[in-house]
Amino acid sequence: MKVLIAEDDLTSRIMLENIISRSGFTPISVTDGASALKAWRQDRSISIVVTDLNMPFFSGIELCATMRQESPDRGMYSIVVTAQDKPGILIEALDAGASDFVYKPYNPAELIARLNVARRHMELHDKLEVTKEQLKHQATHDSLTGALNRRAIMAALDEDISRAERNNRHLAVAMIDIDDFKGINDTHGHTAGDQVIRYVSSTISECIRPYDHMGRYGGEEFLVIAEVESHDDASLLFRRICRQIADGDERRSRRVTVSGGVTLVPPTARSRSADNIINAADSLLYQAKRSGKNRILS
Ligand code: GH3
Ligand code: MG
Ligand code: MG
Ligand code: MG
Ligand code: MG
Repeated sequence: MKVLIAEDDLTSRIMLENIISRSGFTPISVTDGASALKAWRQDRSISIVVTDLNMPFFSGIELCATMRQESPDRGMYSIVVTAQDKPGILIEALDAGASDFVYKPYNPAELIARLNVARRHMELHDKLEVTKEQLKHQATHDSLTGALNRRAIMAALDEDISRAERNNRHLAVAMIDIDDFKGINDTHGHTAGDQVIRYVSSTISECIRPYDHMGRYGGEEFLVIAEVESHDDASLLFRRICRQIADGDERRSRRVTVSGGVTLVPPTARSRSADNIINAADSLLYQAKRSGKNRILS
């Protein structure tokens, strides 16, 4: 764990460096508040700051306040160390955003104990960040396939519609449904069915570009959103996906096919609603099923 030291006085700085590295941290030293802020902005892995109060240009209190204001969500722990005994200075520092305050001269053991509090604080913070990320992922992704879930793909659709309008791009939106899937489940069991859903999901995502989106819209239905140049471009892309699923995996004993309906959303189709687009794709999907399956209609 890195500790940023901001201290203009050489002797104090060397003493802090010693204590901090003996406590198992990696010290990074600067000699004024402005340099401390720069280091803090540049290195996201710095989370603990030990700062002097009176320094040229920019005080320790200003430093703590600026760090809090700039990145209120970034995990940080700041300890102000000072010989200044102006009444109320401790309250001023803590109110401005400092996490802790130590008067000089200090007992090194006390500073080490306070640094250990900072470490515990940051370790807990990091753990909570990981949990938060995991929860966010779980809330937006489908656990079987890892694709976006229905809510997330619908949110992506709204965003993609607005962006395509702004950038004057065509959007292709496809509803893709596995053919005779009920039969796969009934004949080979749910586990085999799940594998087929995973296979279709991963094949679709291999066929689209990183900035396109796809998600599991329902049980064996996928919604795909791709930026395209034209209607031909869109039907080419989705025919390729359809063919890739049918031919793709030679190790598969059973052939899996899909049908799909593709709506092209031209940039002129201002404020077409997501529901409207999905309904159009859905009715083309229905026609694809009616006309023999294993095909894409657009
Ligand atoms: P069509 O060719 O017309 O699409 O017919 P189908 O049999 O694929 O369509 P249908 O909608 O009748 O069947 C979908 C089935 O998908 C019904 C449901 O039990 C099954 N299913 C939904 N979610 C899952 C899942 O997560 N795993 C498995 N194994 N089956 C699922
Ligand atoms: Mg000073
Ligand atoms: Mg000082
Ligand atoms: Mg189906
Ligand atoms: Mg279906």
